[in-house]
Amino acid sequence: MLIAARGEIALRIIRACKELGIKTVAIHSEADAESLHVKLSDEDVCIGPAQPVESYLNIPRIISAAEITGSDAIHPGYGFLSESAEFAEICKSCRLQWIGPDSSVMEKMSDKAMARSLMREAGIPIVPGSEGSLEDEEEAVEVAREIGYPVMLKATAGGGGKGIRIVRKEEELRHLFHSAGTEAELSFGKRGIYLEKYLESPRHIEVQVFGDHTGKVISLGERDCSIQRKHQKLIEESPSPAIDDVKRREVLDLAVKGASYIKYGSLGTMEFLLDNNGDFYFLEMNTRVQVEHPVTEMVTGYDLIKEQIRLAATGTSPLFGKEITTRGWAMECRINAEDPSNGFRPDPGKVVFYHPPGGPGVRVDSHLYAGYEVPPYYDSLIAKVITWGEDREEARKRMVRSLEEFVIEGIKTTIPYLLSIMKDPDFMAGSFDTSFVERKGYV
Ligand code: MV4
Repeated sequence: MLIAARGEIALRIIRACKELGIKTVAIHSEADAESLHVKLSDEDVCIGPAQPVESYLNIPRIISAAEITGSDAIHPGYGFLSESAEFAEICKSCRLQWIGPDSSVMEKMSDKAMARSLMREAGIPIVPGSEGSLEDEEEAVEVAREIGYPVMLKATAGGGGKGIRIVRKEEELRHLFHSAGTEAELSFGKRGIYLEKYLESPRHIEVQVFGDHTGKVISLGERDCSIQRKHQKLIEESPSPAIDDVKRREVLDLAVKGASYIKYGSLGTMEFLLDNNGDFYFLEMNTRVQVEHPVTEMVTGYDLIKEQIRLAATGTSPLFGKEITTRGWAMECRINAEDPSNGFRPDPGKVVFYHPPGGPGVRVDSHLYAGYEVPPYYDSLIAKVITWGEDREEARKRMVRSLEEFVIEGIKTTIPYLLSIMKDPDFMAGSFDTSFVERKGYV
């Protein structure tokens, strides 16, 4: 299996392959020659210079690496080409087993306006808004009048917060409609914009789903990802402290119903917003494994990447025959090589000393090691600490202990920042929504 990813997720996939007896091929840029995923794979191919367009985003070079190594399958991880239907289609045409959903399903769900329409057809509640993408600013004005301000403009090819604008009154709409369209054109090559009623301070709750491509879909619990900074998730946890078992059943069933309607296959995540009235609304679907998947692994006890690979190899997984139950509480902190006392500017460089935390209920997913040079070219995520406890307080206490134990010298990291959130009274009480970071000044 060729892993078309880098960093901690590439390592994660290699670990799953080793346990399945699958040989691995790592691809890397020149800047990643000393990266841990290259050291732990069975084979490795340097596919180009540091710039992603010359390496991790370069489909011909990745396919060539698969050809010369005689790879049978490709795992895209997350980021880069992991949601590229084109890449999935090319892998299929080159008889490389894609570890992920069918390209046709990826295509549909990558257009966020189409995803909304499909989920509405499936009977899943969506945020009131436009039917598909907006023709022009006049339609935007008309739809906004119907649903009332504030509204949110979103790029159909966007997702994860890119290309969105909050519009609080009609006078702003025309200008923001054009600026959002231009940003979408520049960022995604597509101007498409759709419009939704802006829900004030919702909670961001997502459901891990696993489908077998025939319409059979199971859910593996929910994750609360409301603690975000500039649309980057910082802390995720499962279960969500915001819902009880009745609401949990409701959102898990919505996710299964929606994923089943599109005959989803492989791992996927259905994102919902929970508003102040306690209503769920479908937001978007991620057709890849997510950074925060370990939170679900800790409360279910299953290795999701191994099950995803088993499904791709055999067409099924033992999970489909099981009653999925969860136990205890799990929390994840994403650690970035950024300087929180200097506007979170990236702080790449050599890791001079590295000592990860351990002990009961602690997992560290990281590609760091003493002497490793964190490159400046890629996402600043360098480690994830995931803790498990019988209840939320034990998971939180273990996270505080772990972050305090974690030693990374040579570069600045967001560990102190994450510790301050972990010790925040509202966070400790589980009472937070997506406005937490802004409202409490963790900016
Ligand atoms: C929203 C929303 C409220 N109303 N959509 C979209 C991308 C994802 N990262 C979060 N998104 C949101 N979409 C409607 N109609 C609130 C969020 C949202 C959010 C928005 C602004 C700042 C931080 C946020 C954190 C989580 C969710």
